[in-house]
Amino acid sequence: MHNETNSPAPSRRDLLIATGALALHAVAPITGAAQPVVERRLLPTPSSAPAPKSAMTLWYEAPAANWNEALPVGNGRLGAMIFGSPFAERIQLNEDTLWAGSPYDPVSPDAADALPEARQLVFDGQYKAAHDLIAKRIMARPLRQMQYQTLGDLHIDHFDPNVPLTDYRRTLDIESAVASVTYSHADVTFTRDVFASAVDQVIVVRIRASRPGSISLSARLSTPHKVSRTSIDVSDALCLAGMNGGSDGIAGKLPFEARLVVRATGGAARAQDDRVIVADANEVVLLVAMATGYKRFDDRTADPLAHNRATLSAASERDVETMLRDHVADHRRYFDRVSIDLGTTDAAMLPTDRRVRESKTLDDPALAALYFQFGRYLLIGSSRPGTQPANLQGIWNDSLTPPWGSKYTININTEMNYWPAEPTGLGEMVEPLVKMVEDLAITGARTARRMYNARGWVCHHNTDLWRATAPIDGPFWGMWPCGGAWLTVHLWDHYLYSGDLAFLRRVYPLLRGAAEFFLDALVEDPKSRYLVTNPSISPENAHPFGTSVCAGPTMDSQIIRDVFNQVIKASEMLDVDPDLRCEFAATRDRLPPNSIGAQGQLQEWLEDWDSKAPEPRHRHISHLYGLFPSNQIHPLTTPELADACKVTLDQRGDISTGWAIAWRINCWARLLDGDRAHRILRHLFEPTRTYPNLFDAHPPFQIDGNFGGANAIAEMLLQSQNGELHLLPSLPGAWPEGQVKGLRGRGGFLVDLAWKGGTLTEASIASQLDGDCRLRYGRSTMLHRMASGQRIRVDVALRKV
Ligand code: FUC
Repeated sequence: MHNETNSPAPSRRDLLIATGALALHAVAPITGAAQPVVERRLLPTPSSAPAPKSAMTLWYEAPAANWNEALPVGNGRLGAMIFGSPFAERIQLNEDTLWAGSPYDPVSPDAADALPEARQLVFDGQYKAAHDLIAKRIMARPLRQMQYQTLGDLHIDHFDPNVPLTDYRRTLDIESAVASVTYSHADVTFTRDVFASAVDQVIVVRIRASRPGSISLSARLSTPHKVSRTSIDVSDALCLAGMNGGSDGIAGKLPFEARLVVRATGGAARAQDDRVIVADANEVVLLVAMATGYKRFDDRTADPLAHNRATLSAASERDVETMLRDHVADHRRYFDRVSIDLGTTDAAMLPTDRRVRESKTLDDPALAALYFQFGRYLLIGSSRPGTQPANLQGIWNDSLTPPWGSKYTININTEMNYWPAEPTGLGEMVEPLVKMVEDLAITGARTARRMYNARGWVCHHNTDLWRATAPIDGPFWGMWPCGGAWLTVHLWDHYLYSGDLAFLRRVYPLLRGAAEFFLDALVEDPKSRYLVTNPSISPENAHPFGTSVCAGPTMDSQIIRDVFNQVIKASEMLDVDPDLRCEFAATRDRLPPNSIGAQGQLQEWLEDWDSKAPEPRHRHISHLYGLFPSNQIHPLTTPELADACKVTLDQRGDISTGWAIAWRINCWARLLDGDRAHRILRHLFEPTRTYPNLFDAHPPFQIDGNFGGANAIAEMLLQSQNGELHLLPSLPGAWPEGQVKGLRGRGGFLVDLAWKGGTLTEASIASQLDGDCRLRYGRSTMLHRMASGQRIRVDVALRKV
């Protein structure tokens, strides 16, 4: 058995504490759903216009043949997938509060009574009997949560498909967040631009033609939901109002509305029946507003019709040029914070789908840079202050019954969505997650009380729009009380990156509630005398005794240790709750330590069952939470445990689902093995794990791999978890020359790096807080005291010792 060092929980001023030798030199302060696609056969070959100039553009030579080829735009709340058909455009639409069902509380009324018996069975080694009892009496009612659902589609039909077209190109410029389709048809060049404006809260489609009077089309909205009303309002807007569906016995009671306005310049536009018809216009602008009755998890009384009316009447005051300019400026405000160059080869000239298709053999470092920035693009598009957090598909979903309900799976997936937020300069995008935790602290307090007779709050392995917190799906997957606790780690990390004390004060009750739950819910393991969770699981992995249900899996102790450590630190910073702080510390000290098993692996359970577990290559690597994203294990601080993590990673294998590959890459980056991380990163880009539109494939599409992959690239270039900024900790040989600007480190740092021949040539560090800055490059470390607003440059060639 090995005791690990508890992760340092730095305070505001001493986030970076120096202890190392000064081997770096010269610090100089300086200033400053599938559609039949008729077009394919009509496109002559080669048909497309030349490659776009910007490296930050996804581009294609043909319309999307299915949803995983369509291109996403989003403003955090509204999402659209653009297929790019010249004749029969389909733009699939989402609104982030359109989920099935209505407010509900799924806690089983039998749970509290059955809990003592379930615990005893687990401690007696009767795991299967415990599983069956939990299935019968403890699991949520209903057993499943509500699904995130599509709103429907915008259809735009034009032209005569019998006349061939040329010069087709479909693009998504992630720098400006505009998707475009261009082609020539009967000697006229058409351009269709689509964007999701956060400023104006509408999806905007702008259609232009090189010859006046050339645009004739018909536009309509459709939905798979129950439609209560299709109408045309006084301003000629097309209104589609309906009600969401029920699911698993929870009635659908959420009204929604989509509203379409079509503005034509020149020619004529008129609404007729269920569509708007435009004839011979010079330019056409379509605006789509969408809303639901959702106000909060327990309130669905908002008025979507009034919301859309107000949105469109405000937008009607604004011309499309202004809307576009404001949209691009708004997007770039976030996107431009980080730039990256990992080198480029001829592969970067190819259409994006070919780069993915041939990624196994192409030398294409620029694809990693594009993937990194695409991850940031997706976060800006699916999680903004005031919106719902990014779910399993971010915000993009064309189904009423998407895989896993496109919910919030919080035993890895939702957390992974937010991994890149802080390091890649998108800290604001964590706000929806913070809000969700605020909700869960309310619904989860009810669950803690009714299921466990415990203080604080709990959420198991999933939640949904209605913030359900009880265990779902079945004991094998759902009997896990640490999901909400894991989410709170993101709140603490937001503080570590920003040093924002007001934020810490706001979230402190959430951190405390998560910790208080475990004061009451942990029980003493009769054999070891450690305090453990029971019943629980090591997420979704079966142990050798016919189920996953167990007591005290390693991951739980690691998460709970972080939860106690962060609340202890926070209570010190805020000077509150001294007695409770002592209780937290005493309980923390009775958690089981990380252990190394007989095969030299990091042990997944309280006992060394690993070699007999039925799925040795299981996708989850839950016990490596302690290595990444946590920092309880690190090669520089706990080398034996770090070696044990390597053994586990080798046993589990490199290839898995998209998100599971992404987790492995982050782990290897933490283990300071850039080449191994890079090798696995290339698996993530293969067509089995990345769709033509660069969406991550579980398969099917699941957005966590996009975010986890983007973060892994950041982790290879900068880490900040040990009270120091570790520069190029895991730079792979495949990226010998490059630069990155704007990465963030804990302690309020902004970091720009450049390297050549695999060696760091320049580092520029800006500090947003007062305090010490400790830099590490290889084994060299250097300390510099920095004032808020100061920037330093390390400008002598640095040698890695
Ligand atoms: C977890 C994973 C699955 C999937 C689901 C949404 O349960 O084990 O692979 O990602 O979440």
